[in-house]
Amino acid sequence: TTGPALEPANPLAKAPVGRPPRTVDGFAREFLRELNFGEGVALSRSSQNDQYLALARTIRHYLMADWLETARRRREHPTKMVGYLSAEYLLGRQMGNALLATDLGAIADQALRSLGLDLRTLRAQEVEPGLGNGGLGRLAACFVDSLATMDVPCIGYGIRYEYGIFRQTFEGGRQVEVPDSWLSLGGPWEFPHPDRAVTVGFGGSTETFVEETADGSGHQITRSRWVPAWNVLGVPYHYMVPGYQNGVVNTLRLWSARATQAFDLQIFNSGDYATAVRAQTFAENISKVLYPEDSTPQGRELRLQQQYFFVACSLKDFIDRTLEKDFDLHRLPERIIFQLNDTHPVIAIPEMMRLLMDEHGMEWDEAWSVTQRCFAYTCHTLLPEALEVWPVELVGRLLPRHLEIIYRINEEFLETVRETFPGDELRVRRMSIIQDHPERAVRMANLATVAGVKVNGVAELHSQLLRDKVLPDFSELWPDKFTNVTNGVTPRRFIRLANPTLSQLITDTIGVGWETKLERLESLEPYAEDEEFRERFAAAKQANKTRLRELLAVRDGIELPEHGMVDVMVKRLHEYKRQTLKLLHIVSLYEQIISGKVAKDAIVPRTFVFGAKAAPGYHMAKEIIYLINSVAATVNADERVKGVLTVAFPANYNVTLANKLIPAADLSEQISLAGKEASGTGNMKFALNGALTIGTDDGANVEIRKLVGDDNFFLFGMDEPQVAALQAKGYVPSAVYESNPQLRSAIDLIASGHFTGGDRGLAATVVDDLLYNDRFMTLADFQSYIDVQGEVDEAYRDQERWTRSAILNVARSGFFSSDRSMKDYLRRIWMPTHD
Ligand code: 6GP
Repeated sequence: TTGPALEPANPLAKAPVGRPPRTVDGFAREFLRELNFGEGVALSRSSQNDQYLALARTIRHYLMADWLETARRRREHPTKMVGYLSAEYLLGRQMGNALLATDLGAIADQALRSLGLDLRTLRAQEVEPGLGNGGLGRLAACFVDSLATMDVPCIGYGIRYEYGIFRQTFEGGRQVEVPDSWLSLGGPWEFPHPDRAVTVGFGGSTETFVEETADGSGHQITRSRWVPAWNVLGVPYHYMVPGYQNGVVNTLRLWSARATQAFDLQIFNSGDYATAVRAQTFAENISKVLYPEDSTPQGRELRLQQQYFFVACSLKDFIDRTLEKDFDLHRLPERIIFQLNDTHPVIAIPEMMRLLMDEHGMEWDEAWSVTQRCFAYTCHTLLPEALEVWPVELVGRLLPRHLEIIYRINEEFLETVRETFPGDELRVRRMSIIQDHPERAVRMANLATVAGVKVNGVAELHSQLLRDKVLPDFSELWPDKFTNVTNGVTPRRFIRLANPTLSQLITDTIGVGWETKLERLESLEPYAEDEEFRERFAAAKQANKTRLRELLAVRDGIELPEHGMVDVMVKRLHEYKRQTLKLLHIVSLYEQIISGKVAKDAIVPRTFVFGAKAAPGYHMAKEIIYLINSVAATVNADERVKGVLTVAFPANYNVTLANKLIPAADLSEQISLAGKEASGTGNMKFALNGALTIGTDDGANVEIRKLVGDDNFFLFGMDEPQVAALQAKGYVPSAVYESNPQLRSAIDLIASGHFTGGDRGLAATVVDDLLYNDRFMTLADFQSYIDVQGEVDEAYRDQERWTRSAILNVARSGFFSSDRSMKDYLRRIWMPTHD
């Protein structure tokens, strides 16, 4: 697809690309060559960053032959591919994963050592590509890892944000965001291809014209076409997605926006520099920065530009460059399924219609039949405010042709609804792709549901609620369209890389190869009764705790105690996730000790660890962060609880920190209000690393509990039907407060200003919301949470029992490999067998 095949005279050019030797000397030589010829420095004069860049490129060389070979194989034997469309990929550091995929860790380590360098130090140089907010973006990264490991043809399409998720710092306990300039010291993992840029239009208007039909009958039809007002270039950057030690390397193709013309030389010469580069700045803004909002989109114009930009580039790339020339587009569904990662890429649906009709001459019905078979939609939320709607005014101004197409899709769809449910205009209004109130807007989830082959939720409970509560009319109309695929996580990154000590123990016990057959972990089950195994398992956990203590001391200047339970809550800061419930638990323990109600030694010593970023515009979330930091400072400084209660809130929780934190955890906090967390994936990572969960009956917690068993899971709180019932009956949080003395004492202590330097006002936002609003029913679940935390203490006192449970959590969680998720997508959505 990139010009005619070369027929070079030199036979060398036909040979497959060479693989560098897999020896210590060979690696060292390759590294020095990169340092000298690639970075242009001598070893003696090189900086750590030079060395990191050279090392990255060296490792890349070992993947290159496999990458080219995988691409060649896919070209020569084209089959149906997965086009994963995602506005986010929260990749995490690349180097460790590349070393694992190539199995070069030991060789690289020795080679660097022979040069007086240290692999761990160089690995720590890497700034992780944080091109995502949280669960949704990390899931996309796990999925492309699994697809490569399973040798499934997949292109991941997304945006190469110049700035990823902000770096979080704390000033006086408050979150301050710093731009994440992850590329500033070089991007050794990416391959830019400016020569393969594609052009994307925006704005302008549509015009109609008359044309004779293609059948030669002489009939005339009126067609429409788009005349954009301005264009932007999309430059693809390729990233390797290596499978796990299987010789497969897939591609992640991220788009970067450029101006079609650099700048206006005339204006520049006249001295007006700012005006001369305006078009350039305007275009490049599109891929400048990731919107830092998780589950609460703000609906900004630039965000819609980003969405359209990357899907338009991706569809064009697939049709014009990936498919062989002259491929009959009527057969497109045989060759691609585009998976829509939430509603962010849904504008791809009218874009596909536009391409097929306006650029490839199809009639509406043909184009619609093709389009409907090329997309499937995953929903990742249950919060109504997270379902994207775009004002018609904005869509019409930015993408006038797409708005026309959306209207026509809607018209035909509503006709079907009226035929199926005659006289039910209320239903028609509910199902319409266009909403009228509070403003005329396009409901992207409805559009995706109408056009998609399948719609899936991300855990059993979520998929059920999606059918029953979020899209009930659609599931009534098309029951077979709805399905579930429970999320998963890649065991390569989240066990092998994150937890080498546990990994070694697993391999020693059940042999090699479990990383790609995670159900095999079940053969660990009998070892829960083996004392020697339990000892080694507990020692691995202890080693991970020590590793965490050392890291946090250096990274954040935080001193953690050597002993006690490590109780971790790491995830985005969101009210529905209820970090405040965790906080109330801590404050309550603290209050009971300092007031003498409970003896200090009656409590199991605990270290509470938080990690959470708040969307910069999410005021309540930022107040909660401030309160957590305030409580941490007060509790840690209070001699009366020293050695018993410690609160750590390291700033800037990201994938890199997760890899150190999760393996050290004893207790995993998954405490969202039932019916609000679509799935969770952190919950899976903790269980797989031998933490026990305290959690509500929400998201994938339900499935974790079913698999690990009630004895090995701490369930608390209302379930979803109970939440709905309380909602219906009328929930009064202040009544809960009045009737529960322990809760009252905790809230009163916060409200008194005890943690905020005596200032009551500083705690008031959070306290008042809990008392008079409490949308996520924190107070209603408080007592149950406290009671079950008592059971956690009890269980932890019996270390043998605890370790047994932790082992069973690992042994019974193999289901949560993202490889299994991929098999489910393949069978249920992407390539269903015709039986
Ligand atoms: C998240 C969900 O909140 C989380 O429960 C789930 O595990 C994850 O997606 C992966 O499926 N959703 C988002 O991050 C989001 O922005 C619109 O949803």
